[in-house]
Amino acid sequence: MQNDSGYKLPDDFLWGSAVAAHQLEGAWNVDGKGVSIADVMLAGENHVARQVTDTVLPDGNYPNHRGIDFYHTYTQDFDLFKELGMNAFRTSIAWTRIFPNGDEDEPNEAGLVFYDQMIDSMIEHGLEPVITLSHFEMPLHLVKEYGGWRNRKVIDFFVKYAKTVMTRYGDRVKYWLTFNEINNQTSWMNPHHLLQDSGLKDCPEEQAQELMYLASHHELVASALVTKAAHEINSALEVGCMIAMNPVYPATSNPKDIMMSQRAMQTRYYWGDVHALGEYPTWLLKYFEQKNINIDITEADKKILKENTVDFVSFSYYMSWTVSDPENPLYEYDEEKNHGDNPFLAQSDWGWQIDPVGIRYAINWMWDRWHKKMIVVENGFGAFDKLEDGMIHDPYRIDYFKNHIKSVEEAIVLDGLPVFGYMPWSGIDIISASTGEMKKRYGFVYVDLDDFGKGSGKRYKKDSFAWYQNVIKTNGTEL
Ligand code: BGP
Repeated sequence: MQNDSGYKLPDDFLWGSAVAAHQLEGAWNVDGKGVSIADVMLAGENHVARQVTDTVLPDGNYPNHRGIDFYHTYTQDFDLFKELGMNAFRTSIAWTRIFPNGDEDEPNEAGLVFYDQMIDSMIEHGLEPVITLSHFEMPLHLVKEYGGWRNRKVIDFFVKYAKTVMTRYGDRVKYWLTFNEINNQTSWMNPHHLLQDSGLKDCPEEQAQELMYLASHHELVASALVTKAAHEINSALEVGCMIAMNPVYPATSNPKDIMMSQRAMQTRYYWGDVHALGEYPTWLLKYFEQKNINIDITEADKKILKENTVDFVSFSYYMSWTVSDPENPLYEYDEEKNHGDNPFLAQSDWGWQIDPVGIRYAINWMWDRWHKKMIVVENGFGAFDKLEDGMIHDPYRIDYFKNHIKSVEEAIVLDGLPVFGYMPWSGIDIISASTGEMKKRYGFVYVDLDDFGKGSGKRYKKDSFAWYQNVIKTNGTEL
């Protein structure tokens, strides 16, 4: 067979798709839900960052308020996923449905009931739930009153929220992810990331880097405490970190570029080191000293981190990057400044470089460093799709997936590495996280809504739907 990859994957391999609550649920203020960071972000567009408002404006254009109305449509959407043949589904719990302000004593029962029903429905549809606890949306109240993750108190609020949901759903949900793309904060000059990932608002530029490391430290301690709690609640639960994986290649064979790319990888992935190895890397502790960065890593913190490493590493992969900065004697990496185009790679309409080999490279790199089993929880192609006569022809998406899945299979079969699932972003079209657009589409299912929420909301199967259906049916043998 022409499309036969020739690779045989394990029978229990998880084939799914992945989304995040704030990008599709809508229903932003119903059943007692509080306001989250995502609820105060206006739409941006390609190369125009999303603006953050302080409170909800009456007529603001907040795409996350409506999402694709998944809050009310998930049963029908799961019917489509079942037809596709998926056996797993990743979504997040909106913290603000459970603790609307983040610091209440008691959880909001209506929010808990909503996820009870959604998780039951997933299981009825044959979908193994993979749940993210925090996907870019902490309660706005915690940002305003406590300063977000820069405040150690937020650790307790998060652990309480996590324990509440893991206790409630632990009989049905085995796989838990703590913080989505925790390392996206490396772009510490990018206020969008700082706010979404760590709730750092009003962050003076000269303090941004120190606050980023401080907030990250609190998240890392919280993540370890949640891992500990999960194992105490039910020893069968497994907790993973979630890393945004972009291999950073040297632009040339100039040793200075090689050194820079190594430092870029060390900088971007130290969060993985702490999660998987239980300690900060030596170079970074030295860097803190040199830069006078004081984040108060206590002896108790060190013990918690060391004793509660993650059970697995989950990661997103969209593209690789290329770095060159031979005039930077300290090799300080700044992802906003140091990147260049890779002449060997094509780009998406949003300038994301398409590099299927990079995902195999990344899986090998992570295994060599962290020695934890892995799962791909995001990979996909954002594109303009056209609905014509009820059909969407998306050969570019099929092409992207074909090459990336093949590369994941090579990592599993040829390199022998433990990757236990593949969950492309986003199964169904949803709101883009970085731009707030609807027109940047990732799904196998098209949703008839535009950037302003206009349209029928009707779902249509794209050509990639039948293609992915066959991939799953043949367990990745036919691509
Ligand atoms: C990741 C996020 C997702 C998602 C995806 C695609 O960074 O974890 O939430 O949206 O990227 O990005 P975008 O929606 O900006 O195209």
